[in-house]
Amino acid sequence: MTTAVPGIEQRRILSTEIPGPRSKELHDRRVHSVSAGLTVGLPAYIERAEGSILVDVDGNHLIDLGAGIAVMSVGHTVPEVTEAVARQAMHFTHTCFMVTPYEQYVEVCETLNSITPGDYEKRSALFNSGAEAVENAVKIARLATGRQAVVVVDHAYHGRTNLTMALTAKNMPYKDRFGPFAPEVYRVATSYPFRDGLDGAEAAARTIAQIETTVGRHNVAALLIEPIQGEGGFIVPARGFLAALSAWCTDAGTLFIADEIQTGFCRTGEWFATEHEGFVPDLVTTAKGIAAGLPLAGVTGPAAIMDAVHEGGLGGTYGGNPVAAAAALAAIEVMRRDDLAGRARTIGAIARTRLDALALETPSIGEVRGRGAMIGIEFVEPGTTVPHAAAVKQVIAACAAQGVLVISCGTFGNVIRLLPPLSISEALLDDGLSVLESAIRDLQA
Ligand code: PLZ
Repeated sequence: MTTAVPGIEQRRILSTEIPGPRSKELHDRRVHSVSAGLTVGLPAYIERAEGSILVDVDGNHLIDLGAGIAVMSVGHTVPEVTEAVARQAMHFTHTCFMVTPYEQYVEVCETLNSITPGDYEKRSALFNSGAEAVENAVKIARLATGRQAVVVVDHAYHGRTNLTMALTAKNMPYKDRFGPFAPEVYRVATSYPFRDGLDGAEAAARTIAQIETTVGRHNVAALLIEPIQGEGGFIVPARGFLAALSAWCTDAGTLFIADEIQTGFCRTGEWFATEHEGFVPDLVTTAKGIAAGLPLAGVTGPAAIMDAVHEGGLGGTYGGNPVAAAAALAAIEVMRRDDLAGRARTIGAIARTRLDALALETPSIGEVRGRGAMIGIEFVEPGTTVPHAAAVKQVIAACAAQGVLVISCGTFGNVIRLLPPLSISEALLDDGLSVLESAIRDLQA
């Protein structure tokens, strides 16, 4: 079998303005056919992709520094994944695992059980999206503890379904006028060193005090938290914050759910971001990078917790679909073979060296932070900590015009996040960073 998309030159090429005429035509069709409720970052319509290059319908080659929001960690159209998907599609595409099972589902669960943190007997269950995984983790935690309250933190993002909207912090655009939201969700402070100035122990003490006084320790089924906050602004908590919360959870009989949907699968330089923090979460939710773009998500945890659920209590028509499962097995094998965790650390080192230097001479950069290939640049009004969202918009537009795709995040919309495919070549990374640097320098001009 041959590669589906052969030979895309791994180089930035500008053939037209971006978006070009063909993309503009498609955008016009979109406006008349797709709900206005979906926005688009860069309206260049993609026709093909390979590695870290997206080719649009006008023939522009864009450097992808967003990887479809941390999904394409292995790179686009990697032959091993493409072939696994094609092969599986020719064998069978669906039975529903609850009706008649298949090996690929079991093998993904075995793999998740072995690579997630924690050296004990585990079980997993598979779903379609990150939000669905989070919903199910909450269901499992409530059943296993016999408690109802779920504690989440400021700047959290966990999805767009009804329960996960309640778990997500930011109103606009995720929640506005979409309520009422699910009950028994409580929000407490997080650790955001750039803005709160607290060390890990201080931030944890504040968070724990809030939980104990406003919720009550015996009521909390789960504390749900992203080890590095994604949509909320690529916020790396102060060292010790997460471990202290985990210790509190153990003491309180509460489950610590690590939402590793954005941070997982080598993105931060380890298989999972909690591994940097010296503790083991109780439940882990995964999605995004797991299956190179096919919809798949998982919940993994100790056998005693995961098996506490009554027969038939978990499921769904498509969860763990065989094609998505085949893609996951191939993608995870590529991560292992090519040491993509190591690649993530190298990408982080290269990018941080350049961006840290740039920050020193750029008063509108408040902070550069992150781990591995999950890097955020927080913009502020020069000389203050006032969020500067306009700077982010300007830099992203300037990068797009030059064929470099970068995306933003942050409760205040003032963070640029870099999430390149972990397989990106150093030449493409350098070129992408050069374009980004000059766009940032132009802010001052
Ligand atoms: N948990 C930590 O990052 C998805 C959202 C994009 P789904 N983040 C991208 C958007 O604007 O909808 C995410 C996440 C974390 C859960 C989710 C939800 O994953 O697969 O989008 O449902």
